[in-house]
Amino acid sequence: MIQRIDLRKIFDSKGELTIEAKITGRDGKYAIASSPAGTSRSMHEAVPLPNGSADLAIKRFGKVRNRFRGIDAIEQELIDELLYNCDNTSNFSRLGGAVSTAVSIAAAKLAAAEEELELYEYIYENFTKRYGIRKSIPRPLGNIIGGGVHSGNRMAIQEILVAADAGSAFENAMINEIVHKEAGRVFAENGALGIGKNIEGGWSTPFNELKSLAIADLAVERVKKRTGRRVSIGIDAAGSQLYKHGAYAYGKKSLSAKEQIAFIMELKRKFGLEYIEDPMYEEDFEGFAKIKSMANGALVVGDDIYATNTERLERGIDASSTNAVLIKVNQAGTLTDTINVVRLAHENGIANIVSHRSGETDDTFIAHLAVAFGSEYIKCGVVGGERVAKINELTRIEDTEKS
Ligand code: 2PG
Ligand code: MG
Repeated sequence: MIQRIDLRKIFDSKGELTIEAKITGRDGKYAIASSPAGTSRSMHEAVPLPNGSADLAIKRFGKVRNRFRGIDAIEQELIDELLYNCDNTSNFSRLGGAVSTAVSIAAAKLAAAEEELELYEYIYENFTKRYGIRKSIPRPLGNIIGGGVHSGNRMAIQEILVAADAGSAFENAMINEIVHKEAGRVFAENGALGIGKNIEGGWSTPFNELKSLAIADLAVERVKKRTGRRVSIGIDAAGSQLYKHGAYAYGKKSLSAKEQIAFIMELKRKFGLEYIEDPMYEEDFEGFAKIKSMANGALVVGDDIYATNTERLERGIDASSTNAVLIKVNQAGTLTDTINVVRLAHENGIANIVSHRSGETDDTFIAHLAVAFGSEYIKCGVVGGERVAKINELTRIEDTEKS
């Protein structure tokens, strides 16, 4: 039974304000959760904070918080529906998606604690198993090189990612770390000395897409040789961020949709990309479908195009736009909506990938969701305390599941 909900302002990894929720039950037990925040956001995702203000979000929630008193924390759907009713808009623009996300996840954590279950077990047993989803330990996927709006450098696409396939999550994470370090060395060998990292811990490259991918590729090849393990390489083009005035902008150069498709396919061919996220801008369902039809087994992943929204994913399924969907709770705004997207994906043979945001907190709930959702990957970066926290939590879960 929810006794009270208290919200606080906390900092995310970018130093911006976000929301933390504490839900206390009748017996004094409590759970805390916080919302991450995106930088390259979809037009279709929940508005994080009303007028961008954490104070206003807390003030507004203060007026409705008593409506949650007395509800059993296990009533996730009821709580999430009430969040919608209290907000009374289609995109959480009154309360803020950061508030709804923090409250929704905190409720699940409290219910899990009441049931003496780990969060992933609680979500799996109560919400995802019944749809035929199988819990599993996902492979960590992380960006080693950054560009786009995460970095403000010469690479227009947002992320170059790697994912090792070495057996356990721990070994996979370890190899991702080694590749990240090796990429740093290859940058130095190419005259890029002392380069920094971007907001997600990827190297902020001074080079364009082709040269940066060549560096990632060389780092991957060396690590593969050294460890004998398989490592996949991928990109998040963040197509919506590239898209300006009807074309895709690469510095001064700009590409038509057709040329963008050809460019992405050229990158795929040259570097054997196995993961292609948001190659096109978020309204081009057909462009995504063209890439998927040529992807030859690679995952074509929808992030901004779907914004963790069932109606958008349905459109993507009808248009055969992708074979994978990125899952971010704060795009949807509630855990229930997020689970509905995962269920729809599962029923249509679409892989799901639970993802961090560029602005992260110390909350590790995505590690639990990824396991309970049977995610193909957990996209959570490679280095940086707020990213590694998720990886460490995942390996903790892995150890629990083994024992
Ligand atoms: C993305 C995410 C995470 P942001 O585009 O996939 O890498 O970035 O949180 O800025 O939307
Ligand atoms: Mg993305």
